[in-house]
Amino acid sequence: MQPFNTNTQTDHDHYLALILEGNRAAASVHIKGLAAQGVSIRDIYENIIKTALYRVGELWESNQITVAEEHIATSVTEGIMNELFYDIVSRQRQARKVVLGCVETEFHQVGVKMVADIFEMKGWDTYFPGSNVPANEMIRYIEKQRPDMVALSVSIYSHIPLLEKMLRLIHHTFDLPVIIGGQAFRHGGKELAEKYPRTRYMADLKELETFIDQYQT
Ligand code: B12
Repeated sequence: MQPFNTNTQTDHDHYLALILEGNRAAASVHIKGLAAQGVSIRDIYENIIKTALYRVGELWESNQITVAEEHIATSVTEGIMNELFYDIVSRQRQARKVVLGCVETEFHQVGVKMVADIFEMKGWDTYFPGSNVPANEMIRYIEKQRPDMVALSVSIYSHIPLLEKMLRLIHHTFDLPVIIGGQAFRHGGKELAEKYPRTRYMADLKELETFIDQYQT
């Protein structure tokens, strides 16, 4: 794999312009072109897609784009991530499962889908029942899947108590490692992980990749 040697600034600006236009075909060609040049999926996710979507948030917050443009930028991105999926799944499976979720009332799911894709790249089977799954339903789902790990995402700071509710329920019911992440923690709350056994906060996909590579039961 070649190092990440593209012009990141230009690449995410270009991607941003295409997703705001809603030009899925061109945005898809752009991303696949980067992958074909040897840019890793992790770099595409972190440096192109995440950076562009964070910028979408700033433009939206300052009323420089409409809600519809923000929606289309996200849906084009999710479409492209779905297209990439087939090529990123590792053919070498690890016989390990992870159940991923957003806490209840949390609708931001792009970050946790990136997390799921990194697990798939590492040969884990991933199960993501979607955003905003009620905590009790998540517990039932974990019971059914019997995963090796649970990964939870939270984007809105005021949803951190809902994450805590979920952590309490999980640790009350199972003895499982849990990883937590999401941009809600940009405003604090990382120490939450220390209150629960086998629970760890991770900031980004690089940290996640290292963690999976070194993971032993
Ligand atoms: C798209 C979007 C939406 C979409 C989401 C659709 C979807 N399918 O996901 C919709 C329209 C639903 C939405 C709604 C809202 N949104 Co919004 N949204 C965004 C936007 C523009 C992009 C989100 C995104 O995909 N980011 C890119 C991903 C890749 O980044 P990420 O989630 O941080 O993930 C990375 C890491 O955090 C990490 N990670 C994430 N999860 C996990 C989990 C684990 C286990 C690990 C290890 C790592 C990890 O990995 C990723 C890669 O590094 C952001 C802007 C922004 N800054 O992100 C605002 C933003 C998140 N939204 C915001 C707000 C306020 C809202 C609303 C309250 C708006 C409203 N008034 O209705 C609602 C709340 C809805 C709800 N109840 O959840 C604010 C949050 C502010 C805050 N402090 O809490 C933001 C920051 C916009 C802003 N600048 O104000 N939103």
